[in-house]
Amino acid sequence: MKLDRDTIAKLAAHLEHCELEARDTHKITDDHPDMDWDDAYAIQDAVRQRKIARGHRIVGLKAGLTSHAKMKQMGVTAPVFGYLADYFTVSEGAEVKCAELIHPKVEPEIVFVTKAALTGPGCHIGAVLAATDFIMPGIEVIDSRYRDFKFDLKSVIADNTSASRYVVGGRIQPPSEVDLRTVGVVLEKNGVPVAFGAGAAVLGHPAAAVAMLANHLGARGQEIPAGTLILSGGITEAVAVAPGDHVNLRMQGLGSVSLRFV
Ligand code: OOG
Ligand code: MG
Repeated sequence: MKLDRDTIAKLAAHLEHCELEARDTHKITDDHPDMDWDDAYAIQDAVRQRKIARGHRIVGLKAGLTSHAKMKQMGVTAPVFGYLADYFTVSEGAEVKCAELIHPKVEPEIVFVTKAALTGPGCHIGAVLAATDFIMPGIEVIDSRYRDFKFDLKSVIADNTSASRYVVGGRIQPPSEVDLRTVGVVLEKNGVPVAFGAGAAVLGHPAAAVAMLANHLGARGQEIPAGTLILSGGITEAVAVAPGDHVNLRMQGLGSVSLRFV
């Protein structure tokens, strides 16, 4: 750790204010160029504690930057991990208020729900599939608090990996019913297909993203508990949205899920 506790608390407050007030900021590594990975996750954890202290619940976890399309779009090279708070949840077909967000984008994701705990190090795809209760389609709405969506890995980790809203829905299936590598996704905006992909875009197999998350937590003495909802990461590039847009995700054999932006 390079940052002291006061600095971590101050940066967490700053990033959370930006989130709650929908205003952007320059990236925090501009002022703290030698902060390390532990500092970045400590800031993310401090933001999480602020939410819990206000009575919010953590309702899921996420992996991000798990596909080459996303890494290329954002100019970074490694996956990152974050969490979902209760108020990020949007019901199927419901409205997302753009006024509450800075510059939202949507991305198609395969969502896992676990029925057994997953523990690292050494967690692998087989362990993830054995511990998965079901999978379903989800759309993540990301909204980096950084100006023009430009960041480096440490800044985006501190900013809870741009997490802001998500919707899950469609049809649920046990993982044995779906080939998670070849499952196809089509993301439509206002009825027009705008992004396409297959599950293998995420680290060769989306369960690998969940295994990485378990190993990441294992290195910190934590695990993925049973009953956890996990976004495994955008399969395609993220697509910008604006008020009036309708977004629909079709996932092969898993139905569809949609959102409206107002
Ligand atoms: C970081 C979050 C990426 C994903 O699924 O790749 C992410 C960002 O691109 O702002 O959630
Ligand atoms: Mg995502």
